[in-house]
Amino acid sequence: MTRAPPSSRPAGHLLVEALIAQGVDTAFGVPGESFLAVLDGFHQHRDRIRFITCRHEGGAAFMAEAQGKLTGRPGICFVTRGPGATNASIGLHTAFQDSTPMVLFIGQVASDQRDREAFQELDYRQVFGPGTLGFAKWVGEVQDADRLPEYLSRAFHTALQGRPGPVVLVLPEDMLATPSAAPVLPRVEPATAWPAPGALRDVRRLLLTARYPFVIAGGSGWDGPACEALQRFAESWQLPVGCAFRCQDLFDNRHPNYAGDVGIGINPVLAERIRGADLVLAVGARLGEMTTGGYTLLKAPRPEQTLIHIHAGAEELGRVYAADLLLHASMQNAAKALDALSAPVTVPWVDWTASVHADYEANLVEEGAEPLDMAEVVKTIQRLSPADTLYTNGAGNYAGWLHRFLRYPGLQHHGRTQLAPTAGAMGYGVPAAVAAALLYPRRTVVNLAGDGDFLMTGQELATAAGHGVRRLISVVVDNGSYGTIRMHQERMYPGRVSGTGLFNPDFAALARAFGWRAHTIATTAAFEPAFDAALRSGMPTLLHLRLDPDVSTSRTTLTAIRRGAQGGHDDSST
Ligand SMILES: Cc1ncc(C[n+]2csc(CCOP(=O)(O)OP(=O)(O)O)c2C)c(N)n1
Repeated sequence: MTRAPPSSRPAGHLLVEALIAQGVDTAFGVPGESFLAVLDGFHQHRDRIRFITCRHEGGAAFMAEAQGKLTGRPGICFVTRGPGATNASIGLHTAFQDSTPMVLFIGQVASDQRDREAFQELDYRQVFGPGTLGFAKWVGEVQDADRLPEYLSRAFHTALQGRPGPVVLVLPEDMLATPSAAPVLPRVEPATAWPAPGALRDVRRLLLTARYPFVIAGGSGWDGPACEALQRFAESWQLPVGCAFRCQDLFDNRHPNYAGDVGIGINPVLAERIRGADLVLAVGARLGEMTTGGYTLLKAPRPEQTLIHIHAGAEELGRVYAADLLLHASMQNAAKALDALSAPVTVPWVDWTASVHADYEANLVEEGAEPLDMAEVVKTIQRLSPADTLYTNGAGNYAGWLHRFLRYPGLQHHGRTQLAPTAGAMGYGVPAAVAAALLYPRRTVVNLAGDGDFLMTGQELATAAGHGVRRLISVVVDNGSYGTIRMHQERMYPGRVSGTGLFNPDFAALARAFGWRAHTIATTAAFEPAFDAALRSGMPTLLHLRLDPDVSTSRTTLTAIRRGAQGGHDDSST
């Protein structure tokens, strides 16, 4: 059957049609005069795709990043030139570090104005290009309207293949207005790498030499079946599994083989266990600074443990660590292959796996703080929320209570339930929560934010209210400071507080001004009824928690840290 060629339409419309062909139904952005033809395309096809107008490009880019994390397909963000693009850069950097597929479209000055430093002109290949690795896997500029489908297809392939990540497509204003009759290209299905059979035999051989093996699951590119396969592999080999920094939903935290999160503020007992392991099998984790405790749990570049590293990006293998065995494979393929690896009848590390899990369970118990116990707050949130609730956070010590006390189910149960930046970007949690609530309106979304963190992107409360978001609760932990930095300050310069105090608004009044419900809470007892009412309200709700500024982490106080730094005794650690 021959398809009728499409009639000519502006390239801006062609771009929207091409996105629809990729299965995109939601895009995030802030408008600019540089891409009016695309906005007109969204209007033209408004019954099939929506453009979510945000209040800051940083918020829009975070939303697209969250969309990429949630769906496994590239998140879509549109911004205008210079100021829009630079505002969006935080989302790009986050997508890069988090290995999240995403396409950032940037309106560009008209071709006949290029290189004059025209209004808001930037050269995005220089700004975000591979020369400054850490922003984009590829930056393309579309000069010819008829080649737009080719560029978009390459953008999707590049974002999804190998180590997933962000791509930038630059769209000159005049190109977008040019008519084109080019057909759109089919939906991109990424090509994936498989582990070689010989390498799998080597995995088996190395595992059989171990006494204290440990598995770290991390990175992106996972799905339900892959997580299920990983769990079966862990069960048949009776291996303990820890989740890399902010990848805690990759392995069911309630499973008897679960060891805990291998990230910032790691359980010190778990850190010792990993140091003492004789084999580490890292599946999908990049083994970055946060997951390796600053390259100490696994000594760089040559770990003391036998190291097997499996990653989807060839360039990640051997980047830091000289491993004993490298496998280049996507997570789906790696998990399937591991699942098929026949286990011996008995393994010598059964007690080790049980005690690693017992350490994790013991770490869920804490002393209890007055008047507001954050551990109890997190436990209450999970107890009252539906099982498929999505949790989001940004950066700050407050997130440590989520990392330690929330028990994320594996992806095989409810898909992704954790949206959190491994890049450590403050301001991520609110827009990620808004994106999640827009994409999954039937699910409950809970955001935990610090007071510093929240106000970096709090304006996106308007985006949520404006788009009728209902099941979203933002819990703001107000300690009147950039607490994480204050903690480091007390360690390095005890008692010399500088640049870390915050003047805060009345967060509840602020939220109400955006059309949200809101409540201020100062005690543990007041939290449960307020959270329960928020869940039942069917309205977006902000819960403002007042936390004693001296409470630094789930393990220590500023007073203890200062005393330790001044030569006294502080036996706590974060
Ligand atoms: C965008 C961005 N700016 C600065 C930092 C450095 N930083 C990390 S944590 C932090 C303080 C976070 O404060 P808050 O949100 O109030 O949480 P708390 O640490 O007090 O729990 C800062 C400034 C960062 N990670 N991201």
